[in-house]
Amino acid sequence: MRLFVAVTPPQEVVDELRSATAALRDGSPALRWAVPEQWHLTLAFLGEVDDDARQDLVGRLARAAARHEPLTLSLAGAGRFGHRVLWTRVQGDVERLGRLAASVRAAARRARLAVEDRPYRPHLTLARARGETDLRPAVAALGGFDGRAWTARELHLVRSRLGAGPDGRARHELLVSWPLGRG
Ligand code: 2AM
Repeated sequence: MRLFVAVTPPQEVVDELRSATAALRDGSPALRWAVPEQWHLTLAFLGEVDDDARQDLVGRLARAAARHEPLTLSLAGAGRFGHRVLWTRVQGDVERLGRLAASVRAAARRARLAVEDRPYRPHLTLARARGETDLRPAVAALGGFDGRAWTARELHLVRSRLGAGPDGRARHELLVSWPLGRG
């Protein structure tokens, strides 16, 4: 199954971001917006993982989660990856978030999964362009967004079922969640 590891914002943060992006979402048909219920911060994308590797991975991720304390995070402004991906920035304990992402990726490698080794860029993907699109107006429109802080207390292993979500998108299912730190 297709898996990734993520941290998710709580409902009130999703609601706040939903309001902040509402006008833009209605006015940007060239963008394919992520479903707010599925908004997440990807720490590692794992692709297809078989049952044996998944069992190994689950034990390793549990240990990785326990080694990292909860994080204070917030979302603000926007940015883009080229002409393709529109995101909102992650602020707060981003250095520790980066260390958590590094632990997650190391756990995946030890479970013999191929993980890309591009540097981790903390972000929450809002939308993907349907083709080459100028994302600068959308980035500018969200420039003033300054979301409330929240405490990320859990790490999630998420299954992505391509085409099974609304409108032909992927559907995300939380498979396993672990508390960060030792509670
Ligand atoms: P991102 O939107 O936070 O960048 C599930 O597919 C998640 O995995 C996506 O939301 C995406 O996170 C991330 N991801 C990273 N690399 C990917 C890839 N090659 N294919 C699909 N998803 C990828």
